[in-house]
Amino acid sequence: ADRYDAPAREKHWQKAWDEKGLFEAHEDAARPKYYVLEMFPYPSGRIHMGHVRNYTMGDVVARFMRARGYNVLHPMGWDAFGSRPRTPPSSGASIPARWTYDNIAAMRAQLKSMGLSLDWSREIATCDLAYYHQQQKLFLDMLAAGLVDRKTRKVNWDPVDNTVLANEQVIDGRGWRSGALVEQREQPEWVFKITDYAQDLLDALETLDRWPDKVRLMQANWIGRSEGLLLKFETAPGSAPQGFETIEVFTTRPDTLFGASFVAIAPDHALARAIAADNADAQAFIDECHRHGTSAAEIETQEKKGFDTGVRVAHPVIEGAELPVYIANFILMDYGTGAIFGCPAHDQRDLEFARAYGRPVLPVVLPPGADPASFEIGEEAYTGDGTLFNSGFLDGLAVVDAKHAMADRLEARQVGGAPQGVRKTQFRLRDWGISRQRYWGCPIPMIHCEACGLVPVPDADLPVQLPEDVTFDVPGNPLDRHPTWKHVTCPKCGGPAQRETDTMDTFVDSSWYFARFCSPRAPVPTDANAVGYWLPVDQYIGGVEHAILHLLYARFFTRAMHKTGYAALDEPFRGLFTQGMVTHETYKDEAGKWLFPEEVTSRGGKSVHVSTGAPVTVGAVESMSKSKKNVVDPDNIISAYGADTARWFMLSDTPPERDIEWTAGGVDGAHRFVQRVWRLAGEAAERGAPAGTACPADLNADALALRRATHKTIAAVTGAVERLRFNSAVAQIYELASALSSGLQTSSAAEAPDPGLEFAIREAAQTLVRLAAPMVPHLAEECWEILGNQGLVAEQAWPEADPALLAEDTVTIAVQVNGKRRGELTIARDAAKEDIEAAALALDAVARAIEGRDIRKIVVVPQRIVNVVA
Ligand code: ANZ
Ligand code: ZN
Repeated sequence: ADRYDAPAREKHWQKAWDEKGLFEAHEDAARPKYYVLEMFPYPSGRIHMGHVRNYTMGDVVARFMRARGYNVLHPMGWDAFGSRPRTPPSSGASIPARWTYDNIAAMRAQLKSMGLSLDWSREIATCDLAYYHQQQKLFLDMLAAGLVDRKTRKVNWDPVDNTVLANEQVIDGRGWRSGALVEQREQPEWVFKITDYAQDLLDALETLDRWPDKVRLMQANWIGRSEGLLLKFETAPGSAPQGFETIEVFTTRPDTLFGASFVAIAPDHALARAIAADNADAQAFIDECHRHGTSAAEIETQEKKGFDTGVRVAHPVIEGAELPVYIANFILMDYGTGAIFGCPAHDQRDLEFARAYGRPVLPVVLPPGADPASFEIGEEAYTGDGTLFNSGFLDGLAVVDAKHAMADRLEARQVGGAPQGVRKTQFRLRDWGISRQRYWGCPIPMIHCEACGLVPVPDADLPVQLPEDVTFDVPGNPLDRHPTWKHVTCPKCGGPAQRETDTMDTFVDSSWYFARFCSPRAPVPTDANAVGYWLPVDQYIGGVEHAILHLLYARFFTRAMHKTGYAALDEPFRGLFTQGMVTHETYKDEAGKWLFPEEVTSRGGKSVHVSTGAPVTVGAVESMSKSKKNVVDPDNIISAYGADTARWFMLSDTPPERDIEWTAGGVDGAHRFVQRVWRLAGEAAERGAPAGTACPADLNADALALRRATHKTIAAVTGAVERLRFNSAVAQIYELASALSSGLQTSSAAEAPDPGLEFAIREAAQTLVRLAAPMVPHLAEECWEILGNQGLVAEQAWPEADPALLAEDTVTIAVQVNGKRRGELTIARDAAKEDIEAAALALDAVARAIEGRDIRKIVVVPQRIVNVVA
């Protein structure tokens, strides 16, 4: 054959790997382990190009680490609970289960066609009874360990659909489906006490040095630690209802107290309720506030509105001054104390409010260089640093010092027998509410008994299984209206009782699956030995959209598993990589309707509709989405070109963290390379020395050059894959292919065969195949066979570069920190600046010398010296 029939041969090689069980992982204390994991998919029906990119990257790492002698765990499963199918089949028992398992079967077949080195024997779906059984066990152990709580929470209630709505489902105060006016309701729910770990989750971010900085920053912001002051304002006698002698606020800016011009409380603040009890206007204002969503984003952006309660408070440090108290729509009930003092000059929300309600705006922080006589606040509050003025005993102090001076003063003052101020660290992080009123989730194993209260389901009665005979014809929770499921006898008193009908948030399912993969069939949540051996995950790869919640919950769960004895570590993911998205051009026809890429072709340099020839408008390159139809089905690519072409494309050219644009031209290029490697292997098999031939003692310049190119490529590809620079590994492999190609030409043009060059050709071809194997594994097996080798490439060790052949191509550079020599570095002579920087920072001695300080800059004098300024 003169062409490689990839689709056909790929099946053959997949079978060969399967038959040898090569990717089944077994604990082996004698070998170093490596656990690589990609975020598991939701079984929506078909895999998309984003999956192809994500899983290809993980597979390269898995195959590379396996070749380097690690005992690799690379599992796959399904995040299978969650939203119901958009178009459910019209009838039948247990619709979601059937739909989900059908999708899993289809997607499993698709993933298998990609040739991923996965251990399928460990496959799990979170909707498997065996999985959620163990999740219920974890829940009960967490409950016993004090990590579960029951709290009431405000929810958006749709009185027509009888269901809780997420904030996004409330549009202009109405339910998105029913259009009914949404009510705010208090509803009890189960929560995990993630806030117990707020400080720890924040502190430990510093140890995650193989995580992207941006993800660590996003987590830190989400946890949101604020240092401030709890401060009590005394209400003017007779102005407030009984029991409200003080109003406590939380402030991070006690320095601005001399600029305070009002106090504001949340609509659900106890004082607001007390006032509304006999004030219809106040009640009407509170009701109006409730008609808007409860999301922080909505509260931030809506117009600032307030209701003057008539209550007055004494200014804590200005003798005789009083401030009015408003109920205001921008104060959140569940942060701080649900009350604030407003300083309009230095807070934008307060400024907007003050302008609307005619409150004074007195600046108290003077920006550096500003003139105190003329400094004024216009449309924007001044939130920067500066020196205090208009502020009595604080005048002249810098903001930081003024915060302390005011805090000290208020801590020393007494109000009703207690200090007026108390320093307080506050977190934005809330406890994790896990109750969902949905059928398709893990049942919460609790029982409500009128006599005994909340009773855990006894271990022996687990699992609490989802019933299959449920209906979805009316809104609400099918578990709740099932005729028998929730009716049980109380395990404590034997009386009639009811099951909890809430199920767990699907984020619970994905918070420990990586641990379950270590011992997927264990009759307990985790097997201590297996988890002790495999965890943490060494390299986790997935989308940045999970940078906050999923990763934070998984970090919390690992701590919870630690506390309940299921794991002996706190941080589940040592390395994290977030890959970019897959994008594609968008197309519209003359009527403005979206078109699929395969409906568009190019004729005479113009884009037209394939069948009608009508003109097509080519739109922006955007991330692939069904709604804009700019999607390419991986199946079509794999059946036309083979999986290796798709894999190679995904790794080429674009750095892995960036968005990659899928183009037909790029696919052709990738496929040409696959064919080229295959032809080169054939030629090398003919022209190269037989396998196992020793290297002749004397090599001519051509042979030596090819050998050098080979070994240089080994070093470069190894380094690139270690650092997940797949695109630079690909570029190096292209170069080696060119070097091999010219070696073959020289050889065929020579009058007499040269044993040295023949050896170099054999070596280059074998090496090319082994280096490319993690990326295009099927092609590598095919070429390995063509080259006359025994066994499979997947069983070969990773090639080692011969230092003697690298010598000329590497240089040793001194590495300094702040001008002081700390070590040296041997690196390719033509290494890129960023590679030199990365290698320098990776030196232990350098890390020690920097010791937590920020790196200000790195000066690289190529081939000579690196200086890190910290
Ligand atoms: C007075 C003040 C003056 C404030 C000033 C800021 C600037 P972070 O950093 O996010 O913790 N605040 C406190 N509780 C609130 C609530 N429940 N709803 C809305 N806002 C609330 O923010 C702390 C600041 O947010 C606090 O400091 C408080 O306003 C406001 F020039 O107090 B500040
Ligand atoms: Zn009971």
